[in-house]
Amino acid sequence: MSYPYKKIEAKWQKYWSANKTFLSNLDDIKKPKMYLLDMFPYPSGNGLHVGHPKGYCATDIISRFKIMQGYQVLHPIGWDAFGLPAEQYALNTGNNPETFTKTNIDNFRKQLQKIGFTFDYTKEVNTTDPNYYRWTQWIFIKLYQQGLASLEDVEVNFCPELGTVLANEEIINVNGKMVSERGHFPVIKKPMRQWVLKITHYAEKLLKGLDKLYWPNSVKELQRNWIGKSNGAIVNFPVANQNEIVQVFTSQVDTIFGVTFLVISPEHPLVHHLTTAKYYKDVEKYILAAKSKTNLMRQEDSTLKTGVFTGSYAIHPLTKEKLPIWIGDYVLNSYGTGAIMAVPCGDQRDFLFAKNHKLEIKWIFSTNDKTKAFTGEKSYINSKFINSLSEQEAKPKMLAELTTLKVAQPHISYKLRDWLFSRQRYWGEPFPIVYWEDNTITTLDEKELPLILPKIANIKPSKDGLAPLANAKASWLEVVRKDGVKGRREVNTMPQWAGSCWYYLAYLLKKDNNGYYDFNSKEAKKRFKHWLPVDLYVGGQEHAVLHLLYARFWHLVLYDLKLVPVAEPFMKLVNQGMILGPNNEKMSKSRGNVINPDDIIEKYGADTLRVYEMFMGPITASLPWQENGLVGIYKFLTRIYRLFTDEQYQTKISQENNHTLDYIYHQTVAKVTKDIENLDFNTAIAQLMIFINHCYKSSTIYQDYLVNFLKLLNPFAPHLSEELWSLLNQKDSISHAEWPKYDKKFLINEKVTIAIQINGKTRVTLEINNNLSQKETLELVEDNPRVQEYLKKKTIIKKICIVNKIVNFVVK
Ligand code: ANZ
Repeated sequence: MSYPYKKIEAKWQKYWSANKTFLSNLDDIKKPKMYLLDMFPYPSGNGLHVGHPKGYCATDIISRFKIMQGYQVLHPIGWDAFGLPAEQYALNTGNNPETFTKTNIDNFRKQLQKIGFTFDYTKEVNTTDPNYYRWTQWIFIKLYQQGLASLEDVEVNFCPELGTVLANEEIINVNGKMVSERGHFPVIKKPMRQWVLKITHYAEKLLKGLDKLYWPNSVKELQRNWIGKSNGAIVNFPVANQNEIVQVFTSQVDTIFGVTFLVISPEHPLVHHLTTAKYYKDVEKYILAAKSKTNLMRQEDSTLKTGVFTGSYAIHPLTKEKLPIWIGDYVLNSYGTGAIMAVPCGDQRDFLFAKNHKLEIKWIFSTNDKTKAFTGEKSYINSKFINSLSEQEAKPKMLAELTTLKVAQPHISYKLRDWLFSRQRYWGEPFPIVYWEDNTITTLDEKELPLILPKIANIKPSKDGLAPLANAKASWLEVVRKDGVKGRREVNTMPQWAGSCWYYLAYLLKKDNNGYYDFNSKEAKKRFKHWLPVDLYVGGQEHAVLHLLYARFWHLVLYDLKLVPVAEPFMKLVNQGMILGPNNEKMSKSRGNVINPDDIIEKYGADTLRVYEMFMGPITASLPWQENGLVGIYKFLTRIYRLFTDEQYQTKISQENNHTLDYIYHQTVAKVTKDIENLDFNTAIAQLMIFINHCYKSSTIYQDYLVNFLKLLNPFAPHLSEELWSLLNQKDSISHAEWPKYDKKFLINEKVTIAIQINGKTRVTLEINNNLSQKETLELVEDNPRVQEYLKKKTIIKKICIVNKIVNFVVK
């Protein structure tokens, strides 16, 4: 069994492109709008694998469905084309990343076109296009003007051997020390002047905004945890014999009577103040060792809780006891105040630390198990005025007491950190920033944008460990102000996240001639007003936190600047599941289980690929690739093709409805419509299969039903449905045909009760199958013994049959 998919698919792809079938008119505000967004791909040198199209198929089905329902649909695609792999490839081969990024994009586009998506390629965006990143730079300037971008000394992971800063993903843990993934060279934390975006200013808005979104709960929960709001207090512990105070953040003020020591982070600003001469050497050694650990390594439950004593003591604000102050790397400098009050009986890390360093443990919870910190419902002991209280009562009571004594104040901490925005890379957006000799810093004037990334011969980090752009020619690097003051451009570049923060807005700014409308133009306002927010955003769960949080942050800032009309960019989010290799493992080059869609299209066609990926299971499930499933779909599509084209079936097709398929037809329209709306594509396809089975079994098939079946098939298998549509002499593209409607009356019940009348008088009622044809109904009725009784010795003059309702015999 086969069908000529190659010919069909090439023909219709050419047709759609020549007839601009899927061009979106962004300025049409008469039709209802539907903005369908896919997470745009990084155009890697390896091309697509079958996992990529899964999400795109989902949005494509909705796109075709909504176009047929009369919507103006925007379903765009673009390229997230800055980034590390291109830079590394360029470093290895000596090429400029721009050239092969272009080649990769062309390859990706060609691959996507072969799958027959409705992407409007005239709206393509590319983050590395200067016309695009001009606006990335412009938004950066807006952030800067709002005080949301600033230069700070930030600890970065620096690899002296490679002379470069490394991202966390480029570091691995060998024997408790950070080393570079490439080459296994030692990596240390080093403070560097970096651009930081103050996403923490938006922590509360980012948290609140989540409540309104139709996102998977798991993703919302990941974002909430990432933001990590914690209600607690800052408590002051004066240092004995010194005019210093150690401030700690605690979310458990009620445990204050259990405090037996304090721990500060190795990076805490008071470390040197507090360290006495006797302990100086130990402390220095400890601080150095902490530099080669990541925060993750420091926080691992399993690791030994290491630390050193400073030689200083703090005074307990209530009991006035002396508490030793220790340094421990399980306390992070970046959270709360970078210092804690240790309650070993209530916190397992403090418990382990106390055991390890033979420090006191004071029990303030009634428990028999003293082998670990207490967890469970708290019943206080040794806690004076809160002893008889519940935790809910104790916390506010203790906080009030400490606040009255002026030793504490309520405080909310967020786990969310400000966003480190500088990269020591070449292949990214240059910052629109100049450092002047007179020590001032300015952003470029809007008119000077875009600041184009210069072509440079050597994209390695400069000799003094600066970013590659430090190797650029003086004509790019150096600038002179009108008053003669010299300046130098920023040599760091922006991270890959920058371009992907606003690309869904860029699609809306696209002009017909490939340029972009000004972000703050009238045209932009109008389009943003009509098209935002995105109605459906489909992409991988791996972007659940960072990309979605960063994009929401930028969007909120733009919203506060009244540049966009809604606070949240993506109303509905769906994470498509992964397509695993046939061996049930994640597809990857190193595992050798990658399947290339080009091979599948060659062997079975794009429609088979599309329908198979959607039939594998629910869109959100991760499932293994199975060749036999693919063959099954190929057979199904072949069966459809034969039904429409084999001569033996043509005699079955009738212009008249004999009603045999009424029920299954209307049920199919209803189910496919509902399932597409709910993104239940696998069950929609199953229903299409049921319908085709009925057609094969039925002696006649009403042609209108077949025509409408093609419309239902079209979102899933667009090439085949176009071909069969044209074979039935239908005009225009099926893509612009109207989505079929179903009639509820055919769906009500499988059984109906009909009245049998003799000369207009009801004599018998019968329960029969719903939607039987007139012929079938009459046969059943005439066979019924009670009806036969009435008709005995009578001559039937006329039989009137109204399907599902009445049969009337006019007799003499
Ligand atoms: C006393 C205490 C007693 C604490 C107890 C916990 C349990 P959440 O709730 O997640 O916000 N902490 C504070 N700052 C820290 C830092 N920079 N690095 C590591 N740990 C830090 O966590 C807050 C709790 O984590 C705080 O409450 C503090 O320990 C610790 F039975 O204070 B707690």
